[in-house]
Amino acid sequence: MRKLLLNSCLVVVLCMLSVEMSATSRKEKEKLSYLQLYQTKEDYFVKHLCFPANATLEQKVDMAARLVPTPEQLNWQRLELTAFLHFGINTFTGNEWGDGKEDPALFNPSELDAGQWVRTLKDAGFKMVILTAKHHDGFCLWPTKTTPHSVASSPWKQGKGDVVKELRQACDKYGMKFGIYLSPWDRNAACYGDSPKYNDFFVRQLTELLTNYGEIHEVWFDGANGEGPNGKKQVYDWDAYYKTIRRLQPKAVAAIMGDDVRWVGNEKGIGRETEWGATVRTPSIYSRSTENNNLLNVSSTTADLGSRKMLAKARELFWYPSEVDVSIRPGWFYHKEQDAQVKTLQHLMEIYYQSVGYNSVLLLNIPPDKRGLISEADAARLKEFADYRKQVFASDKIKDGMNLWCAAPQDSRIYQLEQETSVNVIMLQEDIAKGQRVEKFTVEALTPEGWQIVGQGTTIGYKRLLRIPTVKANKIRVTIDECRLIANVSRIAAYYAAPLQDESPQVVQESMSKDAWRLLSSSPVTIDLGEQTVIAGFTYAPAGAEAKPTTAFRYKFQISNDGKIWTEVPTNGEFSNIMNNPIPQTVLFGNKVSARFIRLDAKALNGSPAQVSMEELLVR
Ligand code: FUL
Repeated sequence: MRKLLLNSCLVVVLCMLSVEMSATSRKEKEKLSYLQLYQTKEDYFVKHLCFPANATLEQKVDMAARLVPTPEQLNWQRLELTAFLHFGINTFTGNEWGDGKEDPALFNPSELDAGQWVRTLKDAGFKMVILTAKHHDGFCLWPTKTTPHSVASSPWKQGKGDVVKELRQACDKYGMKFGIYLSPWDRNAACYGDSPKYNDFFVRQLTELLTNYGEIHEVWFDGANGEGPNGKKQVYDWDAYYKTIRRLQPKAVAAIMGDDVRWVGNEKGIGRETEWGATVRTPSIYSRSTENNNLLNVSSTTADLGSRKMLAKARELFWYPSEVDVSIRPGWFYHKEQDAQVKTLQHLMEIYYQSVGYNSVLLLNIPPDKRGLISEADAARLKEFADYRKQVFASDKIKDGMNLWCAAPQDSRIYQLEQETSVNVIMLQEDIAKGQRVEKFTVEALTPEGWQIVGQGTTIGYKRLLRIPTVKANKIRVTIDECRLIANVSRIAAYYAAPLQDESPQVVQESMSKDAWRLLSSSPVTIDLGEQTVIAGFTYAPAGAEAKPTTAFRYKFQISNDGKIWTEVPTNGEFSNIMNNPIPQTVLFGNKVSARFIRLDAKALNGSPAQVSMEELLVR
């Protein structure tokens, strides 16, 4: 897609130049030659471009600088803060992934109040909420015609309830945008794995959601699928899903397995310092994605998705900006036992700087509890988060930082601070409606000792929050060291953020001492506990909180009194979502058991034997 845009920035540059051209310094001549180049290149590529086969790197860089978002992608990026609501049958079973066999009778929130969700989030500065209308367990939060596995079969409101509708109405009431998460992986649908049949079923579900619930701004297709080697193989018809969205909700962005919004690559809230909206990564829904991405050796976790080095090898480029999804708690669904593990204010701010401050949109999950309310602990933390952000970002110390600055490489601009004042966060923004261009920048402060470099960065994009050591200054100088064509810097601001203490609650790991433990076998990991022990469950904490191809996914937990005769303890046998979110996995048995020996017989996601060490296990 191509479109022509009027280059308003050009006018500003011309004005600046007519004043400045009286002096004929080398720098100004260079600036003029950039301008002439720029003047002839007023074409923009919207969302996608293909490089000509024989394009030089210089030509590719020029084209990359003129790749711009669709209006929907731009509006989405400006939301900055969006909220995820993981709510469903798992809220009532305590699981992270349901297996689809749950009885709908379990779904019975006692005080569900979507108004409380939206008010809480709106007060905390969130601009959109995304609800898990259907998670992997297949239970639908709206009375769908496609399956009886929904709220219609639950006791909640005598089967007459509709969570999607209640949330829609609350969003309308409070002026909040609305998005839906619909899991393609469905562990309940009998037709899952019969590809054409399930694709039809899924399109019907999507059609219901996109037709009956007003304006939808984001559709979130999860890529997760834990079927494993003997599981059902469903070939998703992404094209049909995508066309359904475009037809019914043209203003919605399609996320993750969609091609408008890219998953940042982890569920920890960690963005990339160098984050390009214009990326070489081909979205997975395109059939050529495997070939293209293999050629460049890129995946969702690759650090560099847009540098000149990558452009040199790429055939195409996508405007595919990053979304950072992370939960305010260890799990995505509400679990009472995690009430003391709500992320601290300091942690949330760290996430904020590494998402919104790293040219991404933050999608923070706040899971409603069994009552159907955002819990008191989460609401209180959201308020602290909002109050702190307000305190920092309400007071910009720079007077004239909103004047558009069209900067050529090496250009500097001096910004006057209101008075000599302390600052430690610099905000930089590019007008990405004209593409993302800055590759390197430097920030200096004028102190009594003269100009001092206080920080440097790479990409800016829609927003970059650069944390610098606290400095007392009355002027800030920003230099665009490297950029593609002319950078359109739309705002520079400076703030002071008061230091935060880490008030993480001491999570007491109630577990028994491992002093007497003896490893009897490493595969499967078999342990002599040293004495007959009463245990209520166990924890598997992957080393370094990192997921590896050998991380345990499906397991059997066995106990023995003599090390010869083994009994399996009933569990759900799966460390759900461990590959994306490798936090400690605690499994509590319904009843306590007594054993001298324990064994975790586990398989990795690909079905091969997992590698679990004694250090990664605890009993409870
Ligand atoms: C993952 C899912 O498996 C999790 O349960 C959660 O929904 C998260 C947002 O995406 O891939």
